[in-house]
Amino acid sequence: NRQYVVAAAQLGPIARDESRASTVARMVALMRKAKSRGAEVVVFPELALTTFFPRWYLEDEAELDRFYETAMPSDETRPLFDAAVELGLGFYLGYAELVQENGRKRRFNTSILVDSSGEIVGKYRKIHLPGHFEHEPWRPFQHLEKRYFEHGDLGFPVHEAFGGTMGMCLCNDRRWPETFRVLGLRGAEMVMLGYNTPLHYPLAPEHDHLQNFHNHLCMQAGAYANGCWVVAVAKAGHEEGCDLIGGTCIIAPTGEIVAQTQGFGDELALAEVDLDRCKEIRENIFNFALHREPEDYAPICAP
Ligand code: CDT
Repeated sequence: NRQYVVAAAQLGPIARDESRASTVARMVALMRKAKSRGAEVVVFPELALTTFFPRWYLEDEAELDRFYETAMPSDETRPLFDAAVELGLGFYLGYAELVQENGRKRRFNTSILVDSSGEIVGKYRKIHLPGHFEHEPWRPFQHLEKRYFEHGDLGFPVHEAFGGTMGMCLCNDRRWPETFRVLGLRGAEMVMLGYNTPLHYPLAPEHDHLQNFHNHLCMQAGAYANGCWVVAVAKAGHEEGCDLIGGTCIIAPTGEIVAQTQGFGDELALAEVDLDRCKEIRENIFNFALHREPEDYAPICAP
């Protein structure tokens, strides 16, 4: 089936001390609501299971580790997988991943695709990690993704699922045209992504009023220039003293926003997605085989 309803499942703020059980219950409630409104796929935000912890400089490793998942599913996250099976829903989930490899801890900002039989059918580890490595006390809040995560080591894979070719990315990746182009070259028909975007950007506060504009600008351009659907989901609202933008949306391959949330809490935006509409763009203005000129694009791939 290449035509179905997709639900973008925005989450409102998650408190630092909110339990996984509580967050997962909020998410399962959104899955049930999405199902009742006809959805077959639900997309959750980046780091959907916890507060956006890179805003704090955490010196205590045990305290940091509490924000990561060491198993997926775990006892705490299994209700999401059970709900997928019960409701016949697939989902995208962003979370902090902690794995032990060769006796050392590796940390990634990760997303997975889970199908309606509860199987993990795709995994992505965030490539464009924003922010900084060191504690910078002058900032009103930190953005320590470069400290808390390694560069993703899986590239930008695509996955056959949900009736077509699916791609994933996470938050800052959406600002980079290369993300969408690599996924587009691999045939992605729908790109799912979650984000946590502070309204205030301490390095250029004069751009704060452009945060919502830039959010949609880069994703609408990515959808259009690659002829794919984009489902983009915020963790929104006033979270632990930091305002996060909303603007969760579903974008058609023409670049048009076809559904959008209105507020900053737990909320669904739904749209009927027809994967065959990718052809409107991919067989015309962005017919890669006919019009792309890669021999003139060398600097894009130079380090
Ligand atoms: N989570 C994430 O990637 N957020 C970034 C904030 C950029 S400012 C440090 C984003 O691109 O929205």
